[in-house]
Amino acid sequence: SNRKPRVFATRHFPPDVESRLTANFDAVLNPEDRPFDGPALAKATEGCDAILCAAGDALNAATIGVLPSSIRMIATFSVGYEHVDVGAAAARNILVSNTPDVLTDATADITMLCLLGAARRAHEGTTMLRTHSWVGWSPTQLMGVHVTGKRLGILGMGRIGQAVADRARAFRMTIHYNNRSRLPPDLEKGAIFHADADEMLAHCDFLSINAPLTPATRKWVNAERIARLPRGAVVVNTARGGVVDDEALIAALKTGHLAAAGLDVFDGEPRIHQGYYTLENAFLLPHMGSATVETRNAMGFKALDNLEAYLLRGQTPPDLVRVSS
Ligand code: 8YV
Repeated sequence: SNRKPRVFATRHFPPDVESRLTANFDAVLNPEDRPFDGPALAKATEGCDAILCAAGDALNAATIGVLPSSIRMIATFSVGYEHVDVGAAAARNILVSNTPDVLTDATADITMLCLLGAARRAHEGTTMLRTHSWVGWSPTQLMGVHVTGKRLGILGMGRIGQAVADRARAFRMTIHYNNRSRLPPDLEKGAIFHADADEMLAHCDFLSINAPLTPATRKWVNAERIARLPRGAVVVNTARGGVVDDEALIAALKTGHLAAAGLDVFDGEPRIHQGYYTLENAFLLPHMGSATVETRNAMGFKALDNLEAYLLRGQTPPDLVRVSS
């Protein structure tokens, strides 16, 4: 038949992305612009061929198990795909795609914002100014942690970790990293590889989390590991909140073992741990890493490239997510 494949979008996307979605597909746009639970999503996607989703939509095994049999593909508007049970999808012959590469630079940029904002006490500075509490400059006012020349440990040296390292080199930082495998010299660019991530921690004035959330990384930054960081270290997270044990991080920010934290992501967001709200030394952003006009358009177009490849041309989606071994 000539019927266009029907794609259910769980969110609203940038206008140019929605235009292409509606031009090429029979698009069903979720007017709620917020995630569905499993049964509601199953009902909403009746007769659909694919779901265009985003982080926060729980495409877990239970949800995938109740999706209509017409669903052939799940395209997530994100690089992270911990919210999609790829194994459960494969068991139902549902392909999964994500949006790597196009958000690498925006996320690395915001990692530096979090690093600098935390180290240089940006939250306290803006608060002082905007609450009219600035009574004048003083030699000891809002002294922060020096950044240039310090040691940065990167947990997860993939595309984003490497882009963070590139930026940190401009600050003459010494780069340490942990990754499943060591990078070849042309990508390592002199960064110091630590096969043992625990062992790396003692070498980090700054720790940046750039690893995906997996069973192995869940609450990886815990009390024990925070204790291994030098006193006065700064923790930065622009990956997934679940990699950090919030209780442990908040405790270390309170005792001063950690000087500061710069966080763009949180476990259970948007309902984040209440303890963060009252910490002066936490520089907090509401998951904005990829939020530039250019990047969000590119993410949407990439998700559409994948949907179009499979649903319109019967090709393998270029960013097919494979079941991890
Ligand atoms: C998005 C992200 O803001 O790509 C990811 O994994 O976390 C961010 O780019 C969000 O997840 C959109 O789904």
